[in-house]
Amino acid sequence: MANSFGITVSRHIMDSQRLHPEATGELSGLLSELIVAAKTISAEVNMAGLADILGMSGKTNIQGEKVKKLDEFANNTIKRRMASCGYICVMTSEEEADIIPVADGCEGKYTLAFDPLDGSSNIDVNVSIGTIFSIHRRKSADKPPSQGDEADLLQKGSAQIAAGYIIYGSCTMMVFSTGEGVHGFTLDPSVGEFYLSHPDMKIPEKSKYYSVNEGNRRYWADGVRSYIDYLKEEDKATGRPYSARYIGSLVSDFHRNLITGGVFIYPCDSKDPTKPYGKLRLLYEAAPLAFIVEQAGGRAITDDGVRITDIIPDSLHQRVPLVIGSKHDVDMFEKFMNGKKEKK
Ligand code: AHM
Ligand code: MG
Repeated sequence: MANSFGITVSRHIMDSQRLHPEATGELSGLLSELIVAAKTISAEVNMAGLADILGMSGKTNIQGEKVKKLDEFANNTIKRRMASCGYICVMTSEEEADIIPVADGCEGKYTLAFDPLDGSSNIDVNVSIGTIFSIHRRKSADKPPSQGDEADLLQKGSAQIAAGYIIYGSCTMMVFSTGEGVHGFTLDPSVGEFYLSHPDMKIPEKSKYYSVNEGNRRYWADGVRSYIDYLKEEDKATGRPYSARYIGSLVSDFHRNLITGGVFIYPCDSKDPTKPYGKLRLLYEAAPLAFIVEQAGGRAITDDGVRITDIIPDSLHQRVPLVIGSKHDVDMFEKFMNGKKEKK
């Protein structure tokens, strides 16, 4: 880490683009604009307790959830900055029903999907929250600049050009991948720069932590219940029992598991018949984090074993069951769901 200290995120992005002579600098420009938005949100999150921005905005979002003021601030910050940055042709946000057009004359070749403030139910209690983003090249990148459409956004996760998140915690960190490993940057608030602090992040292959909302146990499939019971059994040889770690803020749970190892599960459940696929959204949460975890050596699947990054979205706000984290632990989950538990 000491060798990397002092490398700013902008320099890191430019250095990696230099390895690609065909690069036009547009992706670097896009990421730089997102970083400015992230710094703006970070400053507001840090001031939230003082700036009368906690609490509800009085609105309800597309998911039927009450919108917090900070959610709205984060959404507007990203939307406004990115609409005129000149690098994207269309956006979609977890907070908005429809696609978000860009400013006329600013159409670029990329698309952006984002969750402006994930885990926002935790805002008022000072728990870490985050922004998640996903970037694709538009489907018809060769046509003259024009507004993108929904089809440009409904692409599978494996086609992402870049994905990442910014976590607003005890410090602000940005973790992202452009398909060449995962790198983490920590914001030095005194100079307003992100510095490379976690180069080439790898998730431990096997962990001792699981993250799941056990309050939903009665609504799970038998295989999910058996797997969690298995993790709680005592067996020193396989490092069990595992410990439970659940913040209820996906970016935070994911970030911890990326560093320490762990498996996060939000499975299908029968709690609400209108939401049979759990709670998390494919475009804004599952696919970008799946891209990151795969780049870090882990796995991300649905609870019936489909690779998250292979799913072709059928709608902007599609929900998907998610099992994500250390490879061994996701493999083991899959065996339970297939009824093929190994007795060891
Ligand atoms: P949000 O995008 O509205 O904040 O909702 C997603 C959040 C995730 O951060 C977290 O993993 C999950 O909801 C927690 O859900 P639950 O409270 O059902 O455990
Ligand atoms: Mg979210």
